[in-house]
Amino acid sequence: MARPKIALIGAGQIGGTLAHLAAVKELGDVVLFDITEGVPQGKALDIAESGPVEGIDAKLKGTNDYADIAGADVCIVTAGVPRKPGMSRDDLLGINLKVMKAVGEGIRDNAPDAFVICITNPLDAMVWALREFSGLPHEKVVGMAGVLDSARFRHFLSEEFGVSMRDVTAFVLGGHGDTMVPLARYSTVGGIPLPDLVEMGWTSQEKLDAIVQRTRDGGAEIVGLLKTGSAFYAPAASAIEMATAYLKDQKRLLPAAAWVDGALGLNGMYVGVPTIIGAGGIEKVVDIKLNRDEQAMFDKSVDAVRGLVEACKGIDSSLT
Ligand code: A3D
Repeated sequence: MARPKIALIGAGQIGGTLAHLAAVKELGDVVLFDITEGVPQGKALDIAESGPVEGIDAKLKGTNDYADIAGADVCIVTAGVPRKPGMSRDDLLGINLKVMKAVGEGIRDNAPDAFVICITNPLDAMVWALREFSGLPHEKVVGMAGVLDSARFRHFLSEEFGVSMRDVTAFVLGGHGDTMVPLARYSTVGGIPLPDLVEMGWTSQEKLDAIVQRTRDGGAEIVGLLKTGSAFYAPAASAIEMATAYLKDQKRLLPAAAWVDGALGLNGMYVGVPTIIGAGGIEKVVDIKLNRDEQAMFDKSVDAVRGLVEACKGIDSSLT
């Protein structure tokens, strides 16, 4: 059986890390695409040259030609610009919307059967635009943010409780922005929900609130430290987890920016929700019940995403 083909659209910080991870994990052959000449070719060759040392059986190719992504099983999109200190994700909207148009058309014309994972910010609006420009089925176009935001939450919680990150589960819902909704009630340490851990005296509500806020600010914390760009190791690892769930039909229950039509009281929009990812792409949106406070936070987040989608429509008249 032929190896799966993984096309990475954007060969910057995240794109290069994705290529390395996909190769080391032998997920398939990798095509790295970028508009900048030389960069995708150089990164692909560099990773390929690590193959003998790592023992990798995968082909890597760098390209500036969309024809090379033909027949890709998975496309992961990071094309565009990242934030600099002081910028919000929303500041990237105008420039990255134009990039989504070019990328969406490139995927539509060359890899229409792919499972497409968008990472470009502002995430929820860009995945919506990418789906519109590509015309692919909604269940095959998804945004990566929830896995990353939840991973950040899990990391901070594991430090607070002094336990392995593997024993911490966490759920972050809503848009990937300042209004994201870390759900304490659905987050656990060894299966014990966070509110119960507060009651048991293992942590305080104040500490938990601070961790929730640090999770919301997780992207900005890294931007502030790096100064020249945004996070790339954890975002790449998170998208690889989603790609693996699709390629191996794992039926993973992962938070993702998915098309929600019916669940959680929403009628047709992209936003971060719990999903099941398998060979069919987004096979299910899990319709979890929120309490009044959680619903209020989720509604605020949904409104913020709607605002960005409307802004996209104002910029590009072909979007309706
Ligand atoms: P960066 O290292 O700048 O890479 C972006 C690449 O896109 C560059 O190599 C560009 O040459 C390339 N590019 C620009 N325009 C096009 C085009 N039209 N076609 C193909 N390639 C193009 O950025 P990065 O890899 O650090 O980040 C990429 C994106 O991911 C940014 O928008 C970030 O804001 C976003 N991001 C999202 C998350 C989420 O959790 C959703 C996390 C971190 C970064």
